Amino acid sequence: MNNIRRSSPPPPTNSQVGVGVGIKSARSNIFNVDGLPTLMQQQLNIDYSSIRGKDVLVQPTEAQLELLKRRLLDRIADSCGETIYEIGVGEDGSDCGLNADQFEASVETLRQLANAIDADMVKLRERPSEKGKIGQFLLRKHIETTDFMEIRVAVVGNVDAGKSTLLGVLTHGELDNGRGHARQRLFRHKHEIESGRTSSVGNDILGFDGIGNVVNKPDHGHLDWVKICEKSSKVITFIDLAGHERYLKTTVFGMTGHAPDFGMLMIGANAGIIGMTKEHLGLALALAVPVFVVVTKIDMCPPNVLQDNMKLLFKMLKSQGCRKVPVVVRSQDDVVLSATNFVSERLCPIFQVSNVNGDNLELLKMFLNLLSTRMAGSEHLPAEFQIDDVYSVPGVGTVVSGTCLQGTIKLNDNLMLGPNAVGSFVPITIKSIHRKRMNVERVRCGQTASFALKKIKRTYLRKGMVMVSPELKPQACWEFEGEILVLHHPTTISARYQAMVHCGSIRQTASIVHMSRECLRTGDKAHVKFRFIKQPEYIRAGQRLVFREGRTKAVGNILRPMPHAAASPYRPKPAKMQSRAHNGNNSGSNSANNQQRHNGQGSSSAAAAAGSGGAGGSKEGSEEKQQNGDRREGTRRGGKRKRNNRSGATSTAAVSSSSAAVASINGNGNGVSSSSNSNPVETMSEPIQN
Ligand SMILES: Nc1nc2c(ncn2[C@@H]2O[C@H](COP(=O)(O)OP(=O)(O)OP(=O)(O)O)[C@@H](O)[C@H]2O)c(=O)[nH]1
Ligand SMILES: [Mg+2]
Repeated sequence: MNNIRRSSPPPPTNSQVGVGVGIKSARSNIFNVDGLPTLMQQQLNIDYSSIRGKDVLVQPTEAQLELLKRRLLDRIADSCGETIYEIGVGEDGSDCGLNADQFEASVETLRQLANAIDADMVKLRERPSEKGKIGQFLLRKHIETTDFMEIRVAVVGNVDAGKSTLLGVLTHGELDNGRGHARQRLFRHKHEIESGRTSSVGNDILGFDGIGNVVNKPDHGHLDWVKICEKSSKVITFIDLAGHERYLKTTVFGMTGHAPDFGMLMIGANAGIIGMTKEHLGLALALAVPVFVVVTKIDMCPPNVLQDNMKLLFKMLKSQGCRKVPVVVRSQDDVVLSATNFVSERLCPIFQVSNVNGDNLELLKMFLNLLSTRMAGSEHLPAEFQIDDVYSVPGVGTVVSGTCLQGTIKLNDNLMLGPNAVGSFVPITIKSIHRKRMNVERVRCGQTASFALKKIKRTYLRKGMVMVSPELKPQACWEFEGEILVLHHPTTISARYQAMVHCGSIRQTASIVHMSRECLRTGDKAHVKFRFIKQPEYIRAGQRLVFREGRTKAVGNILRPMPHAAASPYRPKPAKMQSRAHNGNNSGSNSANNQQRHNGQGSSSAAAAAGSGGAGGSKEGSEEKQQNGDRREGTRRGGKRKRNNRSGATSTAAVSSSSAAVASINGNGNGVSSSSNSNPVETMSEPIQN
């Protein structure tokens, strides 16, 4: 029996059998297959050698059928509900192919097995080999109508690349007119409809049934999410992000706070790699989100321009900073190959589509149908839910939405919500749960959901808060230690430097309290102690973080949350940007001048590898002004209100990342555990208002 689901794992030995294959053995706990944990325990001692031959399905014995069934269930659990089975290939990979009769008999056996384990089966591809035929089949387990597999895809790319349009076309099944018709349904705000420009984090869903058919059926242009979810075995949630540089902060939030499984980088065929394309790719690399590329507008692009832009795209993806293996997907075979190898993170499938005439959209849909969640975690751990949005719904009250990062949350569960401005958590009870607007009774790790909260004012809540199991004894931190790699900085970073920390759905300015080096330049790596400037946050060791001001600056990991740091706000005078010849004398005008002189001259190979692009980040500054009224905590001097948390000018050079360097940070981030759970939970002194 050969199962090729996700990546190309070596044939399992007896001792490996049942532990799971590919990169996500941890997934085995995520999908709820009845009796599976016991089954997996048993499998550790099971001898699978009798079902390894390529012809095992031709005429299996009862005992072999039983083993095959167990093995399939294991693989399905490992991939959270589905697996791809390859007929005609033995587990040692040699001597492939079956004659026509054997192949037919094997398909029939597999069909019986699928029925026995209550799964749908669909052929993905069939191909000839030296000794006959080989076929790949998708087996997807039936689940209750209120349940579905969930994959989140963040859609990034430069402004006007066609992101919202593609999502409109995919989810509403109607082609675009080339003048913005299809994107209208994706917009959340009036100004977006008027300008055609996405400025917020949009959401839309695409449902697939057990055999991979799209279930979206718009009714007069309106999609009923509940119906889609009821009919779907797998739901792709698209996170539509803004391409304009002005909204970069929101786009970074979409990438960090909405926990995407994959990134879809959109590029206009005629425009090529311009504007924020590299910035967004660098962000996905920094956050270790696997990326596939969709080149749009091939209907209106002359072939020579397309060819030139594809060359540049290949060059960028293969560069030192990315180290991807680009593959243009032109056929169903390519789709199956790239989808099954995609989680390796090295592979970067590229689709060339038109939203106007529909070219290659079927291939893209087939690929989306074969994606599987990357979210590791366990539904048996204490629950942890990160809040990425807060609403007030008339007649319902305050509603929070977000992602369940671990554990399971059920109706009537008691959780701790916080931290509030003083770092406290308050007990709350879950009264109702919605997944994609559908009423459900529980939500598991890796899934997004919304909760209606009773007796809590909307003003008490904010993005970045969490709801966690009381078992975790949550504590908020003013300070934490992290390891960062500076992807780009025009001059140097030193202690007291302030910038925005993005970590999960947390978005707050933090100040560097201490660094393992005196100053940091582009490409440098250091241990850094940070302190949030406004309020304490709930963070965990191992979380990825982006530390940025203007364009992306530094990425890293949280090594050690420090819940016992003093609660009194530490408000250091922020450091100005240092000149490259750092002499400790930070005269404001000098440093500004120096900074201008040094703009864009980063010398590190890490930054150089990733290239450059685009204009300066001054608009970003204005966006932060708009979005961070809460940061205005300057003192009045001479009658003027002066902001004290800006750290200098914004960068002008492009940022991108060295995945090798990012990977090395990843490696070092492990093993430092948080000591944050020793103290009892503080509860809020004031009662919550109605
Ligand atoms: N001819 C043609 N036009 C397209 C195609 N895809 C998108 N467009 C047009 O390109 C324009 C921009 O599309 P959008 O979907 O708004 O681009 P976007 O990437 O969402 O832009 P932002 O939200 O501002 O970042 C619209 O007028 C679309 O009609 C395509 O495949 N072919
Ligand atoms: Mg858009």
